[in-house]
Amino acid sequence: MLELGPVEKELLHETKKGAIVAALIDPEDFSPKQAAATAAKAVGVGASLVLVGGSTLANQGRLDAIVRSVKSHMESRQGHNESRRIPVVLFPGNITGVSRYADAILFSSLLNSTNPYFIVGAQALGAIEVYKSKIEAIPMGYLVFGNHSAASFIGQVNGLPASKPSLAVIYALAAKYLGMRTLYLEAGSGSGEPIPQETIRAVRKVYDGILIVGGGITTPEAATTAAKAGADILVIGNLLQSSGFETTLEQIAKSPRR
Ligand code: 1GP
Repeated sequence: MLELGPVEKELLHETKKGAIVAALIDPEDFSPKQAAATAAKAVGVGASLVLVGGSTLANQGRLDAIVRSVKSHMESRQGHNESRRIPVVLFPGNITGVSRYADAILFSSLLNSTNPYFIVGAQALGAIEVYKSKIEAIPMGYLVFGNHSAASFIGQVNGLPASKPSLAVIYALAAKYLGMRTLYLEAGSGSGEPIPQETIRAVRKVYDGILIVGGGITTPEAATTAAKAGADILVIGNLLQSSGFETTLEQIAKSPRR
């Protein structure tokens, strides 16, 4: 049995109080320096963890550099003016998404892929690196909605229809019975339509693990809707690339707690 590690325990503790925000850094979009500066700004306005990953990452060295840069910024921040420890967690899209410098990895299976490689093949190939480097693994089911995102295209997904919550529910139950302690409902980065509240609510009814929701959340209203429907972690990616994002992110991080 995979025991709960410190990062997962911390996330469980934090999300008991209500939804938290994760700042997602896609290594393809930032230099290590920019990544650290952006993560620091996000944390400064209320993000509770930093995720690092993306669908098309080819260079593991780049990932290492980004994770190290973000981590050292977080550690110096903790040393100076912050008591909160901000975990830097991998959100891998493939075997290139593993870095031994991270605090934990969302060890995920893309449950609605049509290709077994993304359900268990990449996981088997990446597992030995996770084992050797002793990164905390957090078991996660990953569900991708629609067929227009990079995650959907690269992951060869049979996209879940956003308007059919009952289909998301049966996958959520499968994730639960397979022992996955976290579940990620993905609308796709930059999606014009975040996961609908009826879908989040329906999944929340049957799934009691950590529920992560992301894709297209760019406003406090969208964040509030997802949080009220039952999301535990709201993932914010694209927004971090717009100048002056801090004001909006701060409001998002304050979205009403359930
Ligand atoms: C993508 O769900 C995340 O994997 C975040 O999406 O970039 O649209 O915020 P955005």
